[in-house]
Amino acid sequence: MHWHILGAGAIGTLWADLLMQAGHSVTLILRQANHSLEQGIQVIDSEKQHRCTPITETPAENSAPIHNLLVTTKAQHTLPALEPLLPRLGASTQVVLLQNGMGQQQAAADRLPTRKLWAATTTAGAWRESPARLHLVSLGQTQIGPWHSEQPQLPEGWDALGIELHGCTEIEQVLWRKLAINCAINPLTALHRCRNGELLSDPQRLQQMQQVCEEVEAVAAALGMSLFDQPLQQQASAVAQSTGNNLSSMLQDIRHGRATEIEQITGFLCDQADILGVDVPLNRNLLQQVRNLNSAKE
Ligand code: KPL
Repeated sequence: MHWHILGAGAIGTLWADLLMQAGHSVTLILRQANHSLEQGIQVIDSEKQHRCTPITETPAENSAPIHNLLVTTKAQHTLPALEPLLPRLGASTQVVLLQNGMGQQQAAADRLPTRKLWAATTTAGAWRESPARLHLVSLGQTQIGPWHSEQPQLPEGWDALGIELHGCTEIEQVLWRKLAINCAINPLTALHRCRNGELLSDPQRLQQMQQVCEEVEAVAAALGMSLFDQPLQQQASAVAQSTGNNLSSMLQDIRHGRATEIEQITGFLCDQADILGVDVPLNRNLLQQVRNLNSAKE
């Protein structure tokens, strides 16, 4: 099968490699042609190196049909990046959204009401040394599920990807769990400029994390959703501990002067809280503080 990938960051590049290893061909959709990719992408992990050779293109100048589309852009870029591609999607095109945050899946579903759409979340970790050199940290676990219930659990061609891939019937609930963890860790690490594990070693940060978690749980409860078997604070602490040395994606965005995904993480939570009439004062405060950081960069 032929896959187009929209969003050639670390996760998009990793999936290009995974799909190619599984026998698919891949086109990375880039804003600008990048000649360094013509020789292929080098993927480096602790044991081996291998190459794959995606074809590059710029969407504006190309009208070739897209049969299978994987979207790995930053959450806030989903609709602007997808919009110019809509005329290229056919009635049977498969679309997979593999991103952080929430809100963009529903927005994409509204723009693609009759398309086969999946949402996915992953704990895979990778970083790009350059557009053509990717370092694989971990393949992690990936959960995927259909946005419309009548579709199969996995997109066609994904059963042979060499990763731990779980098909789920309740993908929205899975996305909520990831969102809850991201609400607990990302804004606090971004504002305190600390590593994930440093949230746990400081009593004031830990107390903030506790309050964020209680507010998130109140929103989930108002939705009738159970998040984890244990309190969110315990679950989020376990993630902060196991990723203790890492910089959260939000802190990395701040450090690189990029816009963060705060609107699709804490912003989404606060919107849901508004609709449900739940008080989330600390999350609202963190949302505003991270927005201020973002606008200071612009
Ligand atoms: O997903 C993450 C991120 O950095 O975006 C973790 C490491 C789980 C922190 O929320």
